[in-house]
Amino acid sequence: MALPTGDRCVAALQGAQVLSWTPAGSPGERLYLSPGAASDGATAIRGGVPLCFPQFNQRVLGGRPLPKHGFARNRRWTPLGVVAEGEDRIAEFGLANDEETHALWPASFEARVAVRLSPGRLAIGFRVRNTGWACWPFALALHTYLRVDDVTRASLHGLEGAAYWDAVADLDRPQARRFQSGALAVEGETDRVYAGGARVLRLSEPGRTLTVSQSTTLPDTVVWNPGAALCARLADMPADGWRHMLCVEAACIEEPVVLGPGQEWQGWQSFEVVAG
Ligand code: TA6
Repeated sequence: MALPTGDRCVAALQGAQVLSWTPAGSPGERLYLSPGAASDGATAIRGGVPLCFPQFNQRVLGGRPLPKHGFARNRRWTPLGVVAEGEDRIAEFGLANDEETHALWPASFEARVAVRLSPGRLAIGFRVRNTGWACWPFALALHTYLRVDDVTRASLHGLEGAAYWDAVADLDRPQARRFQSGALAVEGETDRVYAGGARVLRLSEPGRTLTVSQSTTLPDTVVWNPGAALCARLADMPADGWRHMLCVEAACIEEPVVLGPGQEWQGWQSFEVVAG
């Protein structure tokens, strides 16, 4: 999808996953897509904006464990068309329960992803409706891989003072909390869940800055970088892949959402180029 201004984004039907975003007139690609990413139509694609739904990581919601990060990123979504709204373009994708999802998860649902491309801005909206007769819980993460030139020279602002769970240092202590002091800088493997409310974040690196926002319905922010050692063990990442990415994820995972029959829920994450 492209705008007359030259802004461009690309999405795959698998997972309704945005793979590339190049805003016009600013230096280069803003999303990281691993050159080793799977392209078989079913294996999770490493990069872009994978959707983790209806489970985050291996956090079981009750009932049976689902595949890691749920199944939405592995499924082919239905393209629902592209519409113009002013100078924006919006592409929509749909996914509903079927035999395959029911084999993993009993819920009846209808989900939509809307990718809105505007000059200098990209927004990804997710909405889901309970089309069945029972209540069910779900978790969601927009697991965005932002591209950076060199993550060791980048800093993420806006989480100062926030409490987080450190999934590397405190893996066996899920109740442990640390507090963010200053801007976040990546110094090795980083895997953190910041709870406590949606924030506006700023990813700065020499020569460019991006603002990252999320809806209040997504009160958690996950920040992930595998670091060199874990990256070397990821078959779908090149050895130096960790250096060129930082996942900044908008999520609701600490307190899963419970959706009653007929109820609908929505959440979004957006990215905006900071001029200058
Ligand atoms: O969001 C962070 C995380 O849950 C990490 O723990 C790490 O496993 C990452 O996601 C990637 O998961 P994946 O299944 O895509 O390799």
